[in-house]
Order: sequence, then C-alpha cells, then structure tokens
Amino acid sequence: MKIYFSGSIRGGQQDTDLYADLIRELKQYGTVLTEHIGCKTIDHTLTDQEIHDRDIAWVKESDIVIAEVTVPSLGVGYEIGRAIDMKKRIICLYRSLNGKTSSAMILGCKDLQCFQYSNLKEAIAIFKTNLKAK
Ligand code: 6K6
Repeated sequence: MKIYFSGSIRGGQQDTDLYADLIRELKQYGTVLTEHIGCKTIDHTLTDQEIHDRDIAWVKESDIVIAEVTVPSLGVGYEIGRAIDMKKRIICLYRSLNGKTSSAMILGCKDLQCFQYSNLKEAIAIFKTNLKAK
C-alpha cells in the first residue's frame, strides 16, 4: 500500500516531530511516499511548481492519504480536496488544542474519515483499527 502522508510545512512546522513519529508507525502498513514531511530541514532545491507537480503525482499514485490537520495549512487542505476528487481513501487526524477543533470543511465532509486523538499512543490505536498491516 502506498501512503501519502500530509502535514503542515509553511502553515507551521511545530508538529514536525510528531509527523516523524506517525510516519514511522505508518511504515508498518505500507510505503510512505512523503517521509520528508517529518523532517525539519526544508529542501530548497525544488521550485514551488516542481514541489506541487511532484506531490500531486504522488497523491495520484497513492492508495490512501493520511493527513494530520491540527496545524491549519493551505497545502494540506488543497491536497485533501484534490484527493477527494481522485476518489482516494482519506484519513484525517486532528488534536483539539486550547478548545479549538478542526475546520467544518474537514470534519463535515462525508468523504473523509476523521479521528480525534491526543497523543501518539492513540494515533497508533487508530492506525491499528483502520489499516491492514503489510
Ligand atoms: C519541505 C520539507 C523538506 O523540504 C520541503 C520543501 N517543501 C515541500 N516539499 C514537499 N511537499 C511540500 C512542500 N511544501 C508543501 N508541500 C506539500 O504541501 C506537502 O505534501 C504537505 O502535505 C503540504 C504542506 O503545505 P503547506 O501549505 O503547509 O506548506
């Protein structure tokens, strides 16, 4: 199974270490096409257009998109919208911070499987229940 993991970059990189932990866990279920999302160092070798075209090609190639949507990100929202049009299975994970929850456009979309969680242990349990190990 090819997994497209989506998480905030320019929207804010405060959760990058958590993304790395989630990506590590997801490797039990398939190949993660976007391991760099868990990396704090920004790759400046590609233009914005190259990043966009490569990432959309990876979304097309993927069997499932798993998006961590706690940090609001235009790129993550855009990828989710494109993946919906491509009829991909999409799991969104979000944490409630300071009483704030995610966008109604995510939580209210019937094409998405949305799960609230608080920590890595809970995310691991969500993966176990909803994904098949390879
Ligand atoms: C980032 C980390 C290492 O190198 C970079 C260079 N920039 C990007 N590389 C790869 N994908 C990117 C990059 N910038 C945005 N994206 C895609 O948009 C990712 O797939 C993320 O899921 C999403 C993040 O969007 P923003 O709006 O938060 O940047």
